[in-house]
Amino acid sequence: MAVQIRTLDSTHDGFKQQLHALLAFEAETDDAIETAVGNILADVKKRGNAAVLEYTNRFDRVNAQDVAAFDLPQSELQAALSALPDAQRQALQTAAERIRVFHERQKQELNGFTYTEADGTVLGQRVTPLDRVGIYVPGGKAAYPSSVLMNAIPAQVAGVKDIVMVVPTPDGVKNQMVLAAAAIAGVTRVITIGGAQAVAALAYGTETIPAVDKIVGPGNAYVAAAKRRVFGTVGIDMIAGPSEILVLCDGTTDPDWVAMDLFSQAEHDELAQAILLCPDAGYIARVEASIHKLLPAMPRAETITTSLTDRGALIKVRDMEEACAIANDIAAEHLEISAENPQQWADKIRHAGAMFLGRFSSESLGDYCCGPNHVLPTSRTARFSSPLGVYDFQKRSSILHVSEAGAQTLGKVAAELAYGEGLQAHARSAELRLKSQS
Ligand code: HSO
Ligand code: ZN
Repeated sequence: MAVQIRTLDSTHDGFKQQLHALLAFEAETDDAIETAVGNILADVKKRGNAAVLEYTNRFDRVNAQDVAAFDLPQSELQAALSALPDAQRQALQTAAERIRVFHERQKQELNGFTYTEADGTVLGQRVTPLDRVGIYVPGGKAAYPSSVLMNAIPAQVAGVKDIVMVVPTPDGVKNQMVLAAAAIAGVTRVITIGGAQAVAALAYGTETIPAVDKIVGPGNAYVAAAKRRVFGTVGIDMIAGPSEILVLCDGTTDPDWVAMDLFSQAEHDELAQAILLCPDAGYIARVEASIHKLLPAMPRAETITTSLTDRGALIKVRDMEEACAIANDIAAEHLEISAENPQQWADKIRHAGAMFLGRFSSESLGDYCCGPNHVLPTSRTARFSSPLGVYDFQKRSSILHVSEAGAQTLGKVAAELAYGEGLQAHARSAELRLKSQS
């Protein structure tokens, strides 16, 4: 199948509708999946390890006698790390170090505060890490070691003591680079289970698997459904949609570079979305020629072709100003500003998961090793949400230390409002602390 990437023009009638039809993505909700997941969750909640063992043996085609067999000793993680080819081990370590440096900086920004009022009352906010988090790592083709680093390192920097990673090993096959990444990132326990049964085990706990406080990490439709359902019992991260890249280009970058950047997200998934915005029609034609030239040599040509054909677009815009406005509307997960003076355009962007400025900042560098997190809001959710970060593994508690003098003034205010709400005990509780009790 030849790639057929659509070209759109922002000056044409109906452009806005065309664009929004292209952006529309709804994770399919499937009744059969919902029912199956509901049953698995209830079963693991009731029968604990016995259910986890049965489901894992069945779905992952393994034959363990006891869930203890799914626990990998730290020595196996270290062995996986030592056995990696030197270049691969060093690359993982460099990436991990840079991700850590970035997230350490993020942590400094997140300390609590207190302030003292004239009468001695102290008010403030204390930040504490979660005690225990679960990281879901998919098996199969989306088992990314880089995602292990991106999920586990911010948790560790936040101060989470216990990081439990679950990863299915269909047919018992372990991904050595994933285990090595877990060793580098300081994951405390790796359990080779997956699917809804792993989400259930993490959320409810079993005889031997402790319940966590939050579950993060991507997964298939079953995992996503299970995470949605356990939300409330535990925290969850966002439910990630397919990867997206939006390239905003002034026509001065080598078209091969732009074509390959579009491929880099299209190769993740048939549903991934790659879009170019450019004011120069001649340049768009050159990018299209590059796409046709470069695609046949890509090992994932089929996935790229489907993604570009079904969800990709090359869009001619009036000027870079308009490109920025459209980029804000798209609110892409990744936005590359491949232009001569990227900062002037970046200043106009309000909605994007991550912005890659200038032609040397390919998204792939950010996916692996620049330092900022690659877990980003997709499907236009960058309008209201943020990259995964240290803050996702922390929570805040308010601090209220009222002085005796403070209780006099605040007590009257509180009592007044409490009577207004018809809550006597609240009012009396405040009034008992007044020196001249009414
Ligand atoms: N681009 C993906 C992350 C990733 N890329 C992992 C390569 N490996 C997130 O949208
Ligand atoms: Zn990627």
